[in-house]
Amino acid sequence: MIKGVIFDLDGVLVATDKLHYLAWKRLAQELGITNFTEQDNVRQRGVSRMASLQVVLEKSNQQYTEQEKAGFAEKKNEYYIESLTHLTKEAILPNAAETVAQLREKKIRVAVGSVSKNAPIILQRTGLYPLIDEVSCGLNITRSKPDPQVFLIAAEKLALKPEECLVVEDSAAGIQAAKAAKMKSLALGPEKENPLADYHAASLADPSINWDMIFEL
Ligand code: B16
Ligand code: MG
Repeated sequence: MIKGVIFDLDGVLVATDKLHYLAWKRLAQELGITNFTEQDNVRQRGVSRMASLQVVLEKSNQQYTEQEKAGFAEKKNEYYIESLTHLTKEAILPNAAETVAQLREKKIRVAVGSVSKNAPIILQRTGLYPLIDEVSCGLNITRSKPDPQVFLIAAEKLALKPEECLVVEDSAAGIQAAKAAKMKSLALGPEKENPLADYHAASLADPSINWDMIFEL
């Protein structure tokens, strides 16, 4: 029986994916990479900052040291954090806050499971923090999705067993991570047809999501 829901952040609760894209694009241009596109950015969803940098550097024929790469990732993060200063509740995706509130009314425990180290800032700036019971994020983990660590820590914080949790995700890496954690998953957006997921919908505003059926109430 599902007693808790673990929401991915970027692309599920908030629209920060575009801000990640713009920050990576700015870095790419500085490195002389002019053909970094939104299509490339889709592959950066849900994966770590360093794995995301690799997607950018695939477009370069230059070789960089690990130290240089760490510097590039740091620079992108500065650009991203700069853009987060303008973040408000307008960035919350349609029906996301309402869904979280409704689940809590049903006594379902709610967590965020995000590999982003910026998750606390995002939750604060959008005003979502008080709606969430627990946060498991990039600051708590040593391994990124598709590793299940971020979701297992979220379950532990919620004091629930993995099989009592449902993960809501918009990335292939996140859905794989949910499976590896032995949790059920609801796939949204670009991954809405992902066959590894148990439930599928366009977004949290999709009226076809049958929460009562999911919770077997
Ligand atoms: P940061 P999620 C992920 O967030 C993003 O989807 C991914 O594009 C990003 O590389 C990753 O966070 C790390 O973020 O650089 O802010 O620590 O989808 O797991 O909420
Ligand atoms: Mg995501």
